[in-house]
Formats: sequence, structure tokens, C-alpha cells
Amino acid sequence: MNKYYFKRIAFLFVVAFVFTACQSGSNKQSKGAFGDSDVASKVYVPPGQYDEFYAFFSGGFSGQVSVYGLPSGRLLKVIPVFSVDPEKAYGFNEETKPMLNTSFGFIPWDDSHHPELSQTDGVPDGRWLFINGNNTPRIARIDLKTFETVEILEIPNSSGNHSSPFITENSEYLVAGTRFSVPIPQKDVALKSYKENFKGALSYIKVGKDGEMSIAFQILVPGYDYDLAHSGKGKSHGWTFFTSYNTEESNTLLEIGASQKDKDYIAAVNWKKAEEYLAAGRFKTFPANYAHNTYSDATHSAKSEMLKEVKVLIPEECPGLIYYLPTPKSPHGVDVDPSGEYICGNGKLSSDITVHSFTKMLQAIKDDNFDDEVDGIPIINYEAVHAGSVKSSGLGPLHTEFDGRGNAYTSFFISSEVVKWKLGTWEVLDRVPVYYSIGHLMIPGGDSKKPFGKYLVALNKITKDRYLPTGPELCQAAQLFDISGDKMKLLLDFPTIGEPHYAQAIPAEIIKNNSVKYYKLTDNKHPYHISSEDEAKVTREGDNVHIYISSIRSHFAPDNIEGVKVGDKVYFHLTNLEQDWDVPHGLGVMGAKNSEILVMPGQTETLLWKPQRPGVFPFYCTDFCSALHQEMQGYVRVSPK
Ligand code: CUK
Ligand code: CUA
Repeated sequence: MNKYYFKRIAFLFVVAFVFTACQSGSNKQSKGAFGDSDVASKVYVPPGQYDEFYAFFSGGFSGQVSVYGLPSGRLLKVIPVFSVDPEKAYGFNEETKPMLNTSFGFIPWDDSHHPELSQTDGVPDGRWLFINGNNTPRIARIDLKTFETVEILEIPNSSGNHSSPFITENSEYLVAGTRFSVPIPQKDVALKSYKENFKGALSYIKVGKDGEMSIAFQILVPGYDYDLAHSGKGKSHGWTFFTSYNTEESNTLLEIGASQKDKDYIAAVNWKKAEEYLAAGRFKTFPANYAHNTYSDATHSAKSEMLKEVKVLIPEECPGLIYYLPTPKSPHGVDVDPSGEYICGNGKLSSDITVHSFTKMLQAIKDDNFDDEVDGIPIINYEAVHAGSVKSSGLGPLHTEFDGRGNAYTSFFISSEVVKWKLGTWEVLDRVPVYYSIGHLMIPGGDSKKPFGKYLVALNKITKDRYLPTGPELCQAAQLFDISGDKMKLLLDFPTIGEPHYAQAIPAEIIKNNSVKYYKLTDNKHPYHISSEDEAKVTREGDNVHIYISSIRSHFAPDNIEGVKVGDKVYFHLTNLEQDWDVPHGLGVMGAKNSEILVMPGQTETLLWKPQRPGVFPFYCTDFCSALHQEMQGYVRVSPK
């Protein structure tokens, strides 16, 4: 591309951007943000160049994770996690169907809220991304070498896996609290018996050295709603903090309901202490209720295992394990600053941000400075832990992230703004409006020990008047801010997939060179793989027909298949013989009730087809792969039974 052309494109882009910006700038407050002509250049990644950060957004009720480049806001990939995805055959091919097995059977959907990167020494390390399934309690692990979901663990004794999965600073554990309390173990009881029968569970999931997850232990806690969590770091490493609401323990929010009390609690759990109690055998064993752990192995085929039982710690029998920190007005997010000293509880019905001090908390515990206790859990005196409050005059604080320079940024849902404030002095430094109704916000590394800073992303729920109308539902969206200066500066709006709750971002440098480009054919351990076209064949065992088929630019072998009968189970085991980056081949069969399959170079995937009527059925490659892609096809003849 010549220089002139390139400049012209850049110029048009700037014009288009400024024009659009001014149009939506009918919002008075936002106008100032576009006053600077350098805004477009800050998000402009020229054609052929890479973004600086990978950003991973939760897909909310889509159940997936979407990967964006920052600062451009370009969508790079949607990673299927909890929901089936026919584009990638996830949940349709024989290899990934088991990924969505649960104790309730195959579930093709979930609601995912919080992506969390693995950490080493409190810093995101780019090995894995974890994310919660909120509805059917699960945590998934995505391998960032392949950007594929490789493991899903179902959590027993959980109901509404919302405060999850937040990680400890060396990826020792992921934590998961229950948003709903239910009888544990489950049983049929009157809803009015909430106070006697309903419990919460805080789960600690061990992360092994290859990322594999297992439930280390659970803590049985009073029947509150455990909403969010974050682990301690630095001086508070070894502790986890969970917010709770409905400490009234009401089974209905309608009448007297929850949110009556002025203060609910942040639960502070000493998990190092928990490890001691476990080692000393001070736990109870609960059944795991047929919960599944499913992981993809060397064959790239998922296998499910049923969990047998879980170890449960009871606070009454484990003194020093857990404390409650009173926190005003139904705290939602709980966020720990990079030093590990400050624990920010955002009371969603409040205008203030409450900050507790870890040092004061330890002192209060030492001094037995408790106001009360519930089920063996001491409630620490509020004044004894309170470090300070940010009088922000915003409304509905939800989540806080940090820039590593002593500043914190809090999202305010009701007043639709981000407030920047100073740790320690609690003074408000800046505030910007967002469009509209922000939930989480995210700074790259902003919940870690060493935030990468530079940008802030606002994850907004409502976008009325920001985008072209698309019927009754409008897109959810992100807004990108430059936070490198004293004042936050709005750079870009871009739509997201599903409702983006939380997100994580990491410098591209940490991940991009580890990306798998293709799989070596010699490493293929799939039970139905072949190593060359010569091994292609069709075999029959009873009604099962196995087609060992290969693909390489630009043909299938075999491409003419006869001898199949109505009522057979026909398995296409497609091995992609390519040994090159970005050359998947697909396979679609006319009338097959599954999706297509899409096989990566060097891998084998299986499509099951049950032909229903006699005839001749074409199949073809679904992913453009060469000039002869359209010729990549074949026929199956189906005869009557
Ligand atoms: S939640 Cu969505 S705005 Cu599920 Cu983390 Cu706070
Ligand atoms: Cu192979 Cu298109």
C-alpha cells in the first residue's frame, strides 16, 4: 500500500471518528472529551499493526469470553466457554460435548461474569484465564496458548456462583462464594424456613501446576448472599475477602426483605489457617452431589469425572478462620489495593466508598475488638477496621480498580460515572460521565499487585442514543479512557458481546509469542487420528460406521463414500493434515443435525451424523482454505436399511 493511500485512510478515519463523536456529543458532558484532536490517533492502530493489550471480556448471558485488542477495541475472537458455538463446533463435536456435562446433564448455556487471569507473584502471567458460570455453578479454564476452554469444574454445594473466580497471588487458589443461599446439603424445605435451613458456602479451588482445578475445601457460612470477592496480596496474602448482603437472611426481597440493615459484612477468610485445619483433619465430609470435573486431555477430547465428596470447614469448630467486617449499604464489589493494605467495599446503596485497613483488622483481631458473633464468626468493631471513606457524592458505587500510582477508580452505576480518588487521603481527584450505567471497570492488571495502567475500560449496561438503533435491544458497550494523565480522557466507544461484567487485560507481549500455531501430526493422540492420506479408510462395527478422513489443501480423502445405511451412526473422524498456521478445514454434511466441525492443523475431530433417508449427500469444507476451497467436497451414498 503506498504512503498516500495510507495517509488518506488515516485521515478519513479521523474525520469519521470526530464526526461520529460530535454527533453523539449532543450529551453536554461528553463534549469536552472530544475537544482534543489527538483522541483518534490514540486508538488508531494502523492496518497490519498489532494492539498493545489483549483484553478478555466476560460475555455475560452469552456464556462466552470475547477477546479484544486495546486500544483499538477490535474484536479478535469469541472463545466458547459455557455455551455451545456451532461456528467452532464447541458442544457439537464428540470431543467437546462432555465439556458441558454437569450433575444436571448437558447444559448448553450459562451466564459468565468474571474473567480472571492466572498470576505469579501477584502479577498476571498470561498462562490461563478463568471464568465463572453463574447459573449452574462452574469455573472454566481457558488455555491462553490456544485460546480454548480446556477444563470446566462444577462446584457442589453452590448456588449462584457469582463471587468467583478470584485468584490468589501465586494462583494457589481460586475462590467462589454463593450468591444464593440454599439448604446445604440440598433438601426439600419451606422457603419460610430460610433462617434455620439456608446456608452459604465459600469454596477454595486448588490450581495445580498445569492449571488443573480441584476443590480443596469449602467453608459453611450463614445464609447470606455472597456477592463478590478478591484475594489479599502482599501483606494480606493468605486472606480472601467476600462481600455479603441480605444479612437479614430474608427469603424475599419484597416485604421487609433484604437491605434493611444499615451494614452488611465483608467476610475475611484466613485461608492459610484453613490449610492448617485441613491438615489437622478438622473438617467434615459432604457428598459432592454428582458434580462433574471435565477436562481436555492430550487427545484433545474432553473427559468427565464425577466428584465424590468435598471437605467442609465449620467456622464454629475453626476459630480464627473467618471474621466479618461491617460495611455499609449492601456492599457489592470488594477490591484490594496493590499494596494489600486497603480493602474497598462499595455499598451499592451508598454514595460513599468504605475502605477498611488490613493492618487495623489484624490489630482488632489481636485485641478481641469484636461487637458480636454469628455462628462462630466474630464481627469486628466497625471503627476498629475502618480506614476511611471517600465522600464522592456519586451514587451506587460498584467496583474499584487501581493504577499502581496510588490512585483508585470506582464505578458508580446509578450516577453513571467513574470517580478517581486517592488512596490514603480519600480525596476525589477527577470524575467522568459514562454512557450509561456502568457495572465493572477494568484497568490492565488493575486488580493485581502491579497494575499495567495506561487505560481504563468502563463496561456499560445501557447505551441508549450511543449507537444506531437495532430494535428493542441495543448493544452493551465498553468505553476506553486514557488514564496516563491527571484527568481521565475518553478515547473510544465499542460494542461488546452479551453483557460485559468484568474484564481483564494484559500486555500483548506476555501472551502473543506463546500462541500455538498448529499441532504436530506426530503428537496427535486422538484415538481415531490418521497420519497420512494412505491411512484413510471406512470401517463398520454393527451400525457404527467410522470414516477416517483427512483434509489437506484442497481435497478430502476419501471423498466418495458408499455402503452407509439409513439408521447407521456415521462418525466422520476428520484429521487435518496441514502443518501450517491458520489453515483449519471444516466439514459440513447436508442434513446433519449437529453443526459443522472445524479442525485445526494437526488435530482430529469427530462429527456424528445419523442419516435419516436414502440418497446421495454432499459434504464440503466450510472454511475458506485455498483457491480450490470450493472444490473441497465429497459425497456419501446412503442406502435403505
Ligand atoms: S457483577 Cu456485573 S456489575 Cu456480576 Cu461483578 Cu458488578
Ligand atoms: Cu478446506 Cu476450505
